[in-house]
Amino acid sequence: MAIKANVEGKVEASTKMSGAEMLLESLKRENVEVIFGYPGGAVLPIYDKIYDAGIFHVLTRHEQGGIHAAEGYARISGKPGVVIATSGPGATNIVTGLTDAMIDSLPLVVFTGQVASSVIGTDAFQEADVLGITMPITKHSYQVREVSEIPNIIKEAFYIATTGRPGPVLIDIPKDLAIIEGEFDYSKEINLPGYQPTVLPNHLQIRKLVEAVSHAKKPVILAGAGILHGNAAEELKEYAEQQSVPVIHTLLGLGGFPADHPLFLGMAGMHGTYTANMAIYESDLLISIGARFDDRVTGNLAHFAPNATIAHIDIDPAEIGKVVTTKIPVVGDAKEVLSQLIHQDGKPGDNQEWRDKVSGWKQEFPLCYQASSETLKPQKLIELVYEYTNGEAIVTTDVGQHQMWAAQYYKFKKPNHWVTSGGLGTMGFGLPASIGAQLADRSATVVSLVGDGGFQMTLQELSVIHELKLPIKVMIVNNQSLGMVRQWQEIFYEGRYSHSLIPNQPDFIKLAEAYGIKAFRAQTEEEANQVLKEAIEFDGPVLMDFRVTSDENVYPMVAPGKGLHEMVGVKF
Ligand SMILES: Cc1ncc(C[n+]2csc(CCOP(=O)(O)OP(=O)(O)O)c2C)c(N)n1
Repeated sequence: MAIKANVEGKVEASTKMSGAEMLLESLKRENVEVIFGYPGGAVLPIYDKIYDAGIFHVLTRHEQGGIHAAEGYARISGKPGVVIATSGPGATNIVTGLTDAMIDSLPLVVFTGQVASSVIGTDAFQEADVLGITMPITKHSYQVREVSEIPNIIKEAFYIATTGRPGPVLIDIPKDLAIIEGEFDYSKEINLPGYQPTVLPNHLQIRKLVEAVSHAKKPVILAGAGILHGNAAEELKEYAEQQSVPVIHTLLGLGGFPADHPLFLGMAGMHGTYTANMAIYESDLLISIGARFDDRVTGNLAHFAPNATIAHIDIDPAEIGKVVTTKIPVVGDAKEVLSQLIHQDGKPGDNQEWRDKVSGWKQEFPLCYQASSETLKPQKLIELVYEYTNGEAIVTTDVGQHQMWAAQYYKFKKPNHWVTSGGLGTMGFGLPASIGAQLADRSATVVSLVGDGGFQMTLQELSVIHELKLPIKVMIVNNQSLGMVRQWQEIFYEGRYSHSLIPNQPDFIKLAEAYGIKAFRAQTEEEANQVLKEAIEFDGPVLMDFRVTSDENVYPMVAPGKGLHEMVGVKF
């Protein structure tokens, strides 16, 4: 049966189809809008059906680009990103993206081609043990053994990827099973007795937390990406205001609470604000919501919130007690837990003195840097980007100094405007992620802030931006170095800059033009103003090479092994 007929007409509850047709029909049943993929031998039967299936497929120029684009799409749309890669090298090229999505809890459904069933295990051409390789970096994985299993496997994969703590699910399809026919049946109920995510919290734990808040003199909320995955930003605001509790974000949580809110204290951790880090250090009750106490957030654990009772709200029970001892564990969905907390009888604690204290810190110790209008300071650049985009852009980044400056100086006001690689810290993430983000929200202004190092890892995706005419504003924060490495070498390795300075660069303007993309360069504040004005107004993709000062460091900084209260570079 031709796939077109299946899609346009009514599909019978049980119909004969090839494995590849089943795959595409299942994706349609799951309302998939876009597939990010790259063809090859083992997935040729699938690509032959994609040819006229009427489903939007984006051919990224590298499988890593495809999976990061899918992550960007998932982060902004809230829907799972779908990826197809061929067997062997296609599959191994997505390993970084799977790890990234796993640690940052992004829902993906990833298909890999596999050699034919009859030669699995014989070191056949382009065979790789994809299930073995990806077992620890997927939430779940399948290898199809029977063609008729395909619909049910796909249905389960979407369910598992998006429920509980989201994550990537991989489906490995041997080539023969994409070709042979079987009965298509999408009507089976999902039945996974061993997988029952806890959404509703335990009432007793909720009461304990209500009690703790009413007695706390120095409470803080540490809000992570769970707020965004759980669509709980409104509830967080309502709860924080109701209980007058200051809010701190992790890197990945940014945007979950408005940065301009009087109760917001900034980002915590290695490059967090003085106020956020000191508030954690001095707090007597720390309520973590959808955050996992990454070491970049906690600093030296011996000094982490030493006087606080820790309450930990998380949908993943494995996170609770993993890093810090938790007195009040609450397993559940962030939105549900916060809604229940909002509706409890519990009077807010008497914490006015505490709020005055943290407000005082905010006034006294704002983020700061040494300004210089003759050059272009990277921090100033981010402030300008904020200004020219009215703080409304979706911002994607790579990893390094520019990522930290973006987190510090782009004051996210709303959820789902920040796409960054947090847990894995993947250079090369920003550019492809911006493609997925723009496809998820066609009307948004999407800014891709990338390092000159990270950009050179996935720049081939400029081709996709040009081909799809995506009006992404690519901004290279060009410090002619692997800036974050250079910073650590300056501070901890006596300035021995071993392989971190990269003045030998391509002409990024010509490079962009070779891809058919308009490009500008700026090296002073004045030039940056002109370039940003023109670029943001231009209705199409633009690449900007911002030559920022190359010896700038990200501050404040908590050195490795130090406690959050031992930040340096708080004031100049
Ligand atoms: C794939 C990958 N390789 C290496 C690193 C280690 N690393 C972290 S930050 C950094 C420097 C990044 O340089 P650049 O992209 O120019 O950004 P900058 O720090 O200068 O803003 C490196 C090499 C990494 N995070 N990811």
